[in-house]
Amino acid sequence: MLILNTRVVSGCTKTLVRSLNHSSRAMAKSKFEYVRQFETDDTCLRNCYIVVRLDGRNFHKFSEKHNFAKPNDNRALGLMTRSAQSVMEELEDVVIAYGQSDEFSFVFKRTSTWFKRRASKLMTHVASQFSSSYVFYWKEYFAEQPLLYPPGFDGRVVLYPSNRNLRDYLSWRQADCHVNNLYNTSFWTLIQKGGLTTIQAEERLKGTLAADKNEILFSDFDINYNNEPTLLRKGTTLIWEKRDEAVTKMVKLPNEEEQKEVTVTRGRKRVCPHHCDIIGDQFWEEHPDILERDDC
Ligand SMILES: Nc1nc2c(ncn2[C@@H]2O[C@H](COP(=O)(O)OP(=O)(O)OP(=O)(O)O)[C@@H](O)[C@H]2O)c(=O)[nH]1
Ligand SMILES: [Mg+2]
Repeated sequence: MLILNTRVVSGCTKTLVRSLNHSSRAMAKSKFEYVRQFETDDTCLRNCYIVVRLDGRNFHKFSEKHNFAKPNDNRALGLMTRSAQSVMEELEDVVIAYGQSDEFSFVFKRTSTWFKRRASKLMTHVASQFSSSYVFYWKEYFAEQPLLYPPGFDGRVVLYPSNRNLRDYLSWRQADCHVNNLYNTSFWTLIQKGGLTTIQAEERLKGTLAADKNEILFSDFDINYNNEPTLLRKGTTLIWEKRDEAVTKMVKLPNEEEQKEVTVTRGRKRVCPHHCDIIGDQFWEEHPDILERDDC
């Protein structure tokens, strides 16, 4: 018998066979092996950016139960960003991520071959790494507020074949951030500062355009929406950046007996947050390495 080792991974038995010839390998297959043929091929099309978007499950209730500040809770936004950072650091090939509210989008580089570009593998790794990080880092952000039940995140995969399509996707998410945040800021200001009920605030905002909401905030509450924090108006964009870091190490100098502690500066790639406009060209011109050429 040439079967040397059997291990169980993710609930399915994987048999490791060393140096089996073809006929004995055929014999080693069980009659159940055919069920593999039911698995669908979910390889993502080559040359496309692979976007995985996660979204908090029923966060309307989750935010209420955990006393999130209204309309924006900086602890919650910080924890989302920390979890997204963990995804970028632990998984491969994510070149940019964008998040707002209870959602985060992760963009895999278009030439990525990670997990043979299998959509289910990529999506589940992103979702599980993000969810476990959200729970793992909870206490760092919500010191006094206990986590009352396990949060969940749904995920989807979308492919974008061109740089224009990818940029439009990210612009869409940032425009959504703007629309929601302007509405939520106006809505909660009317309630918290204006003393309106939720129904009255809803009525007041019915049919209003962006300019009307800006005017309500400015005229009635002396709030210039453009001065609200960029974190809330623009969301969070995470990218890899090279930063100089001071590292101390022990070195033995020529003509000296003992080792000496020396501080050297090293360029290291880190995931860095930005809260800026990503709809216009400026961000992309300042970070030309994020996108790959369209003619790959
Ligand atoms: N108070 C507060 N609520 C937030 C914050 N961020 C997200 N939320 C809540 O999370 C919801 C996110 O919207 P959705 O994703 O559309 O709604 P959901 O309840 O998560 O529903 P599904 O995603 O369909 O499961 C918002 O409507 C808010 O109720 C925050 O910083 N403060
Ligand atoms: Mg949600």
